[in-house]
Amino acid sequence: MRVTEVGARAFRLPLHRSWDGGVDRNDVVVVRVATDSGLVGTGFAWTPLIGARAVAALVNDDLRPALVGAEAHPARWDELRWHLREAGTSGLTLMALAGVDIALWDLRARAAESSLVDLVGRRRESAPAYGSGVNLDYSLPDLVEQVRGWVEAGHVAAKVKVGSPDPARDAERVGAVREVLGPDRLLMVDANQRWDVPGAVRALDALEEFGPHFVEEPLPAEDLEAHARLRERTRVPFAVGENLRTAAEFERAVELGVCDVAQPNVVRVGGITPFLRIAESMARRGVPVAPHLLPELSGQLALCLPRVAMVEDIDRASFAALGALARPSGVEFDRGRVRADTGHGHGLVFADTLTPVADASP
Ligand code: SMN
Ligand code: MG
Repeated sequence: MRVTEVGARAFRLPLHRSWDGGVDRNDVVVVRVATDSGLVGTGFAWTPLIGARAVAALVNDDLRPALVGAEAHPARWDELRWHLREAGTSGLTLMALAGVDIALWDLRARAAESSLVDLVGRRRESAPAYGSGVNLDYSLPDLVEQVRGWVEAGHVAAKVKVGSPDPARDAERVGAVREVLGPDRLLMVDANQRWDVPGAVRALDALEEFGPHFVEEPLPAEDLEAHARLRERTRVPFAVGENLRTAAEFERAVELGVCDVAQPNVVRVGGITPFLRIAESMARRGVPVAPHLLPELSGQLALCLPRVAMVEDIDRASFAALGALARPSGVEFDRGRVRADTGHGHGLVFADTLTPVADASP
């Protein structure tokens, strides 16, 4: 099966309610890879705000010539990464590689008349999920309401944001959430890199009484040495990885003792191929993996991982909730578990009515 055509287009998905930090949209780059077999694979990259058209250009201008005429197989990932090296080996280039890699996996699965989950290797019928929202700006009553909704939906674990300018506000909110959850459900907190080491120590001291299962991204993501210093000063476990990109970065985090749960984002690490390598590496080191965001694909990958933690069931951030899909993906979150019945491939069919990201050049 050889590649005959590759094309990428960036689309804008407005959010119904902005996220923390003024994020008012998600952009998705839909990648299509056509083959001489007649099969077409669909991949995608995703970004809350930055870079969608640049990613589409990397696919169209730079990956397309390396793909057309070649065997349609994700095993070429390292070669394609090498092909893009002069534009860097992280960030946007990995997002472009993800778009192509996901399309190539989709193609392999379709060619085998298999679901992606079965092609990758299903290890379980369902995986644990947790309720999550983007909610530092929610009022306390709104936050409590949101968490109540997760409990009613059957979730036994929930994650809320912390890192408010006033740490007393965080303690009040996390305390209120613990009350809604009761003593037995898991409560996680996510600081989205907002603290420095002294700030994190102060905040975590105040939050410890609520029994956080982990704190996510307590510090600037790249500063793993700072995480190691914080490690000395708190017992709360760390979840990191939504802003790490390479297996080497994840492995370094584990070596430093600062990665109790690894959270690779399948788009940010460059696609399913490197995601699975990271997952294998983490499993060898005894670290569970919680795939970050992108619930429709993360839910499928969680069914295949050697060591899975939980999948994020994030309010209003799935492709379905953002109106991006032409039909249901077959990935279902229910009673605190995720299952997938996608048909052939990954089951994500993007609507053909999406709004392209406009060219903003003068
Ligand atoms: C998060 C990151 C980016 C977009 C939405 C939410 C958050 C999470 O850090 O882990 O849920
Ligand atoms: Mg996070």
